Amino acid sequence: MSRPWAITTPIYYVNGLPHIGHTYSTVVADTMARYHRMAGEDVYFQTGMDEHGEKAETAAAENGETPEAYTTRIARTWQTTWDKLGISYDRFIRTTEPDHKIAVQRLAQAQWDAGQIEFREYEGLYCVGCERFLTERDMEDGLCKDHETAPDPRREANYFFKMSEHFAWLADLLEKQPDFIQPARYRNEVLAMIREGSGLDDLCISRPKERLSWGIELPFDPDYVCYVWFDALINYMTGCGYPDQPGWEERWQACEHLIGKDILKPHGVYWPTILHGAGLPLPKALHVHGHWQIADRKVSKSLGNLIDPLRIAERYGFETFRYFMLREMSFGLDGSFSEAVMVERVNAHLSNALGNLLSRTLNMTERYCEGVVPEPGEMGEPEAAVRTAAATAAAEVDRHVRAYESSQALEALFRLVDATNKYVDLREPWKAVKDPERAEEVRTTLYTCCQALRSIALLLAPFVPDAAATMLERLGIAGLAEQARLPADAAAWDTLEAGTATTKGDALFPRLELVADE
Ligand code: ME8
Repeated sequence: MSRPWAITTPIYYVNGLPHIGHTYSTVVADTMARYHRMAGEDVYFQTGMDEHGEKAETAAAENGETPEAYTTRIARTWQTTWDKLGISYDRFIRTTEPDHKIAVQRLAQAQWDAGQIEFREYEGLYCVGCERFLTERDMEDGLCKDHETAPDPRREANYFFKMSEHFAWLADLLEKQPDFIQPARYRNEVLAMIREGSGLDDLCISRPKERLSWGIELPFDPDYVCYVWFDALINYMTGCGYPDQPGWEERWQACEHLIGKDILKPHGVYWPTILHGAGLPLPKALHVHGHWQIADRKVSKSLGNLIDPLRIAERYGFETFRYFMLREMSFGLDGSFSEAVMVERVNAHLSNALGNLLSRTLNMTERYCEGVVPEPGEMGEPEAAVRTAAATAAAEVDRHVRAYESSQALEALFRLVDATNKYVDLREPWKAVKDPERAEEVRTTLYTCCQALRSIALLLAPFVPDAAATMLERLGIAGLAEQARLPADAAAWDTLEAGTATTKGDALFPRLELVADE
């Protein structure tokens, strides 16, 4: 049996539509999932919808629909979007599904049985945007920092998970297992959140049905539903098969969560303590990315500055957008989105550097070698250098992808593209071909280029799968990405068979033009 590996995106709220932020998380997870599959691991990739809570109930009412009809309609739109964009998820989970209800009730019961839950009066400031009570630190000038709206003062009797009892345990865990939250800056933020005096306390995990009926009923009190975050976080375990699927723990403990920094507190504090309180094992790690901004403001529903992935895909092609997001955002830090910068980067990297290498290699193979991979002669030092560059790229891409550093992984990959372009410039096969005595050198050069392009295409496959598949097809090795093992197969050399037919084809990445907004 191959090693289990699982990745989850946040489950997105049903009261909005996918924008660049959601698309980024989903694309990073998709890239990771594709890479780990190509590395021969037993991958499970989950995304989905967070469908309960006040936000969903209000949005349904505003649309004149029942919550069931509304959430089903919106969930379908999201799933269709991911399908159109070729996201390779294994499960699109909805928190209204029956197996999730079982998981939530079982976990809540486990906490109740362990004496972790208490009934109390509570008064606080609630942000419906965040679906949680805010602390001083979450606010600025009386407004929620994330949503820039005033929270509601609320007072009601509710069930509380004695979360604060677990802070010392969590601090200790983060000392012993510093990689549990990555990058390190977010681990440090979580440590600051649970420090004494930081204002974080026990967690309210219920809502009275008289105020909110759209949720999962608490198993120990039918007058209450689960608080939406408590319900939502458990989706990750539902997907891994908790509580009844045999062997769920194995997948669960290999599970990595990918989130944006806006939901660090629920994932970094609530979630591990909830699990600990219920006596359940923890997932493997939490990976936290920064936010996309436009003109220095976070892209978000409440601020209204969204980028629709389908519209961008229509204008520029999805793989170029995908490439840009993965390359431009340094994982963990914020990134700035602009169509103009995207067009510039895509033209420089994909159309010029990579597109050019592919088209001149295949053009010359057609013209000088009858359109087949030529039989190479003796390899010299320049050829050996390209081979070494491929092995280095394969090792570096592997290291960076496993650390979620897609930007550095792509940089490493493009060092191989650049090295190969330099190699062609050095060998100048267009000149060598004029001298019959250099015929073998021409064949060796083009063989080396085809071989390097094979490595490049395999390493690119998790990032831009369609373009990589086209590259392999043109090299006469269609479908290789489905059989190859990364990183070893991308470093392997002398694997192309002389005589294999290649195809020139059109420009793989036609130059993009900036489209003006109407
Ligand atoms: O918070 N830049 O759902 P949500 C990058 N349902 N990523 C962004 C982003 C931006 N500007 N804006 C959003 C929820 N995201 C809960 C999650 S999980 C158990 C429950 C991405 O629809 C990022 O992944 O508000 C962020 O964490 C997520 O969308 C929030 O999506």
